[in-house]
Amino acid sequence: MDCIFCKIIEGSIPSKKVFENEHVLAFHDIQPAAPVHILLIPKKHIATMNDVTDEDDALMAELLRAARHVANELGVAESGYRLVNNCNSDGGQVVYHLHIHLLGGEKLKGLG
Ligand code: IU
Repeated sequence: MDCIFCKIIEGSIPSKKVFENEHVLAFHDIQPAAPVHILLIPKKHIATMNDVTDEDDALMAELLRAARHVANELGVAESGYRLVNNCNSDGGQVVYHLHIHLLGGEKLKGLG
């Protein structure tokens, strides 16, 4: 599987992990766009948000649970943070393994 995030999951490419369980991994983005920039990924290879199925409902809930946990652990829960998924080309997706960005640690610019 020629997927960089699958290689991070299997450990052949190192990452700065902040959370891991059976189904989810969270690690620091190598090019942080904010003081706190974490990527949350399912261990199952899912290319994009479009490829999530009803069978992945529990997995998606786990991803969001992990996001809440990581936000607490990194001390940004109270000040606030943003969760982002970039889907496909217009969404700015570069790595085709589903991931949620958790951004925080500063006042983030508005989306509009
Ligand atoms: P995107 O949503 O697909 O555009 O985001 C991909 C992110 O993955 C981006 O913020 C990269 O900096 C990050 N990243 C990484 O953390 N480690 C890597 O080895 C690679 C990309 I390639």
